[in-house]
Amino acid sequence: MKLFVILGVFLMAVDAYPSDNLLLPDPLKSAEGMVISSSEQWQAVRRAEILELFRTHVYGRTPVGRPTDLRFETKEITPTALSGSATLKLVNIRYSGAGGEGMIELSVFIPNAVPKPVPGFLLICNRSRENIDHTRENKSPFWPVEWIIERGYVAAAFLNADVDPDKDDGFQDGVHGIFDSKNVPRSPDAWGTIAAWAWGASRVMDYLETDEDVDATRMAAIGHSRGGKTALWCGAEDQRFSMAISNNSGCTGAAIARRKQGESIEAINRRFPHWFCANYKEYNDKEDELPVDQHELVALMAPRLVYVASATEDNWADPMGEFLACVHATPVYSLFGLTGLNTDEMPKPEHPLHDGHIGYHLRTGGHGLTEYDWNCYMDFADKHWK
Ligand code: GTR
Repeated sequence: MKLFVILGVFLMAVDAYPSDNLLLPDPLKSAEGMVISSSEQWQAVRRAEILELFRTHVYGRTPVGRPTDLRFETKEITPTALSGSATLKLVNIRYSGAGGEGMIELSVFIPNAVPKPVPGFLLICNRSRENIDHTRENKSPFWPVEWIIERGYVAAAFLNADVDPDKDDGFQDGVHGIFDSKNVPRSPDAWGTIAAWAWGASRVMDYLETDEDVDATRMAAIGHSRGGKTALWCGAEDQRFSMAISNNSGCTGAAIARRKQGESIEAINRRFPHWFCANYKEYNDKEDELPVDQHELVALMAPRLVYVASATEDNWADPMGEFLACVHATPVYSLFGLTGLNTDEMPKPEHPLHDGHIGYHLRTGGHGLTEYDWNCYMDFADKHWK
């Protein structure tokens, strides 16, 4: 909501949020001060600048793309999974580097009753393996496969720990151990664990592009919390994903850092020193000095689809900060002639915003990925993909 305030002879538009009197980095002004006024300028100049800033100061630089020996081993195909409604494919994605070998175990359910290729959702699972149980003995709302299949979408998932275990071990294990050079000191912009997980999602995309049952041009990367931070960074780095979904991603996910609400940069770096690059620690308690803020991460998805979801009791993730990132990413969508968010008023709980290319909802309850959230994501996909 804009309030118009008459100040002397000036008419000023002031954002009427209690704590949105923030000076945010302007996504539409280049490093050299050029005003970005077209989608061409955004794509040619500004997008790359912002991406580089996030690499240098926040998530770190990923030293390797698709490994030359990347290979996909289909372990199992079950054409009659879920009582015949889906085909299940279990694929081992293998790669190696100077420091050894790695493998991602991917599960992909494809609905049988839907014309191929089928769009869908790749869950970056940051919880235990039971949450993405392909035998379906354990059924978790974290990955409601039956429901996703019923709604006609691909349900794919992998475990983040396959790519890099979530621990502060000096970057010895996982893909850091495989690909980082042992002979030179680690640089302050070397990739952290969130970037490693995002890299893993891109290797899954490498596979999905080869699967003729899957529409790889309409795949969403989805994650919860640290997985949501990963989904957004993955969508920024890998433009093959046509949607990124951030569920309760909070600090260094969708939430604006400069609001200093909920988890701070200092708190996240202290508790999870391995998630981001070493440079990010320079911004502990210095949010205002960061050359980017998280609305620009959301904006890196433009003109593709992006969805941010918050929960009313999840103050640690700063729901208002997550919403405002969408509001402040919207001008970048406008460059493409698209609506980002179609309002700048925080919606009430259970009143999702699905009309624009940026989706948002606020769910009643705490930190978590629930069936309500999934339903919203599929409603949004129905609206924009079908
Ligand atoms: C919390 C962390 C958050 C969020 C969350 C999660 O402890 O402070 O940034 O990532 O973990 O991933 O569940």
